[in-house]
Amino acid sequence: MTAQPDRSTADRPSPAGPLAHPLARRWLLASCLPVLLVLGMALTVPPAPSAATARTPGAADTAGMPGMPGMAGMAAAPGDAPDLAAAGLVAERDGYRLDLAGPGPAAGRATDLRFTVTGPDGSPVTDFAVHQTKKLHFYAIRSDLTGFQHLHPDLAEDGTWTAALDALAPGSWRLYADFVPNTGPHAAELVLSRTVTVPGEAAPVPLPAPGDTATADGYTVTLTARAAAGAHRLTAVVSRDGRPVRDLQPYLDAYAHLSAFHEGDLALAHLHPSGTVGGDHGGPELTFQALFPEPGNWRVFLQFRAAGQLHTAALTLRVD
Ligand SMILES: [Cu+2]
Repeated sequence: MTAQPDRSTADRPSPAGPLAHPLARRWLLASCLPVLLVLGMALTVPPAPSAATARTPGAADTAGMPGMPGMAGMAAAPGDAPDLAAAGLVAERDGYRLDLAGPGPAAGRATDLRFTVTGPDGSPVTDFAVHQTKKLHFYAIRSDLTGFQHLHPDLAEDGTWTAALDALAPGSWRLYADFVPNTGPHAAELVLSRTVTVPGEAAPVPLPAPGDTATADGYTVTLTARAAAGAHRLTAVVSRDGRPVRDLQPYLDAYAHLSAFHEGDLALAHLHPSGTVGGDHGGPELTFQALFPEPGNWRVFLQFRAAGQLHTAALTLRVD
């Protein structure tokens, strides 16, 4: 992985807001409430796994069919289907719905992807709570867990979001919107997602073997995790040339951002940073509250900022 222009340069690191930690608690609490499953939606973007990417088909776009209204904090046992809604694998939940508002991404060139989140009344939501300094976090991942993009789209007054996606390689991609509605029946974090197919011949990349270290731009990240599904603490240590790094800069109200995607169904894991930020002296140790909704291989992306550059380190974590 390489350094990329820091998309967050324009993002003023906000003081540690009261949302960060209560949010995680709210999310867990809300997830314990019975989940209203809304079935049978018309889909604007059908799931269309291509033969080349059939190794890792995305989960169905339909709302959480097998989702047990249960505790998201309780991970699915091996062999059980995960709660699709809790894993971010539904396009609609509690009346909120993710739709593309234009053509899907084209192959081989950057795309301004337009989409909306509509609320229970059917109209686009325009009132979002800020969490981790943003009103909406957007992810794109290909079905083989390559091509990770994490963006912060712009919201127009009419509720249309525009995400400036870099070029996507051909294949099946899952697009996720992570947000907190400011009003309505679900005032907690929601992740909705859809599958799109980028035309062209897809060449799946084998998933790298599980390991606990990743490198990016000369930095080494070592991850310590209790490799079990469910909620637990996860620690990352950042070093460079064998020495601990202590000058990480705030990024999204933390010193690192973690996101993780599950091999096969592309479930999204919720990884919330612990601690507060204060100046450009983060590291070397970073802690997160992790919730892996199911066992298996997870591709973990750790993003951190140093000397004005955003770095992304990726590794495969085996969760039993
Ligand atoms: Cu984000």
